Amino acid sequence: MGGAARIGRNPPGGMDVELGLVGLPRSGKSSLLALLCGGAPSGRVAVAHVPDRRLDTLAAMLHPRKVTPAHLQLTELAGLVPGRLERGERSAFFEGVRRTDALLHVVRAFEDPSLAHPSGGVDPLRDARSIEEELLLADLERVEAVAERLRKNRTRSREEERQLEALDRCAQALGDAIPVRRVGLSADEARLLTGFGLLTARSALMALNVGETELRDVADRWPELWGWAREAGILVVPCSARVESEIAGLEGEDRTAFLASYGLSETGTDRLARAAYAALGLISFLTAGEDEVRAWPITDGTTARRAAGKIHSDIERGFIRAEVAAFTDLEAVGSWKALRDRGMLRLEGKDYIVRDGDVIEFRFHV
Ligand SMILES: Nc1nc2c(ncn2[C@@H]2O[C@H](COP(=O)(O)OP(=O)(O)O)[C@@H](O)[C@H]2O)c(=O)[nH]1
Ligand SMILES: [Mg+2]
Repeated sequence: MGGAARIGRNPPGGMDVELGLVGLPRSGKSSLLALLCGGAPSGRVAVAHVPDRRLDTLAAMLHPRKVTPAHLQLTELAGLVPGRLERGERSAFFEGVRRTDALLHVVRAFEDPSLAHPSGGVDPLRDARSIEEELLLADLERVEAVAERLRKNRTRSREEERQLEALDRCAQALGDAIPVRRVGLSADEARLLTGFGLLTARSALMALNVGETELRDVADRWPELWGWAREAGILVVPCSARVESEIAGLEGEDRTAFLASYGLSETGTDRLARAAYAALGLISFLTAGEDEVRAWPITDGTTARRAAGKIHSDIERGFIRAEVAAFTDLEAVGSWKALRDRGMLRLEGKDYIVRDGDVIEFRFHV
């Protein structure tokens, strides 16, 4: 997705990031929501675990009472039929999108003669594009309105001057159907635009809900869709809600064998959850105690002290140092004690930038 800066809410410690499911009616949003949360969601909101093989390894090593994976909050937004929305419905829909941190486009690619498609035949590119166009249009309207207001203000501050420049760049891109996430804003420009809640600035990925028979050759089908998504900066994850619900009823070796029969090593929903986590710019550090083994979500670039605050504000406040080991080292050596004995534990200070897969024990005073 390029190295461009992302704009969005930066959740403070403890708060869950939220992924919004958007798509046409009957594209499979509710089905995927239920599958991602591993059960029946209560309404349109659910929590999905982010699968992490490293937690299983640590659990086998430590036999903790509890294993807690990272999670994402999911919200299903109302089905959108492009071009057929009343004014009030449109703004309600966009307000819903604005409350999320990233978007999961659910796009129907499965054929089912018994299930009418709201726009006629099945055409995933048309559907994906039409939803994105609604978002582009909403952003263009907003960017132009804000720029207009700033332009009228004769006593603009230096900051507002720079906001206006960034907004003009966005307006030009949006007019050419380029989403803000592809404008290549600097981190500073992104910061200046944070408050405007631009929809196409959010990270986006697509769950391409394919039919059972298409899961095998999904890479060769819909080449235009893949090309379009790449241009738009949208990662495509093929996933069959039908097949996933069959998998959900299986366990252990049955599940592995079933997946293998489709040429897969993991479920589509597992891949989706991990892709969404990455798209949100999240990484995990791990804690490994006798009591609990846990993955903690942080944004890439978080310092050791801020990371400590994820666990408890007391640990952040009383931070002394972090004892850190890479998960791979811990796995290789077999125990924390062995790491210590071999001098493989690193002592890091408050400004250390935590990496994905760091196993950390914080030292702090209260
Ligand atoms: N054949 C088939 N039907 C599906 C698939 N995914 C969802 N459906 C059906 O499509 C209908 C609408 O699905 P739903 O998840 O409620 O869509 P939503 O309106 O986007 O929330 C339901 O009857 C689902 O059983 C699929 O992969 N294959
Ligand atoms: Mg639904």
